[in-house]
Amino acid sequence: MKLIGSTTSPYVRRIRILLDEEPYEFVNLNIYGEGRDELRRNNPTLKIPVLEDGGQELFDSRIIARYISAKQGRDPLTWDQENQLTMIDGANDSAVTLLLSEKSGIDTSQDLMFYNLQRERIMTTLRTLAAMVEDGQFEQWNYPAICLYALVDWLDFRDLVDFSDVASLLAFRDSHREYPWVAETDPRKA
Ligand SMILES: N[C@@H](CCC(=O)N[C@@H](CS)C(=O)NCC(=O)O)C(=O)O
Repeated sequence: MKLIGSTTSPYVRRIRILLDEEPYEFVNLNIYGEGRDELRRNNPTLKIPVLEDGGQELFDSRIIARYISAKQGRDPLTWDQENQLTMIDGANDSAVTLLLSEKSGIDTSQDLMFYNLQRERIMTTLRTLAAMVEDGQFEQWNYPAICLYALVDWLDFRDLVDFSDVASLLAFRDSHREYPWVAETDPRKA
């Protein structure tokens, strides 16, 4: 099994944590630099993660997680967990858009419709996720909890969000720092 990704991507980190003790090769690419040709050869959508296993290629963390979970004999996600993932991905995708815009020299704090929509989506999803954390809905260390951890820690690492309204998310992150593969996959170690 081969996982193509990077050490900073929150989408790759969730898969690395889910893979746990599975033996696999990790290909760490700089997808915006010298690793881009390899990315082009492996995924026409030009995104990471990509998983290869016995001739089967898989794009997108959601599909990769389904594949790994099935191999590990885990139960499929419930519809409510699927909704949690959609919220986590909604916030994560908007935050990636903000980061790439900033890297392109755009001031995303401007009062522009596109950036207002991204910031609004990030905060509405984070507020809902924070309420779910407070309600005990992320107490089990399962795939949605792993994805939430990777999102919150990455938003903090990239300094993309003011957490004062959603402090329970940082408390959730802080209480899971000792879980398996969390420290090893810290993006700050990249
Ligand atoms: N829906 C995808 C999103 C993956 C994604 O956006 N990955 C980022 C890295 S954090 C990426 O490859 N971005 C490249 C780009 O947007 O050009 C998944 O869940 O795998």
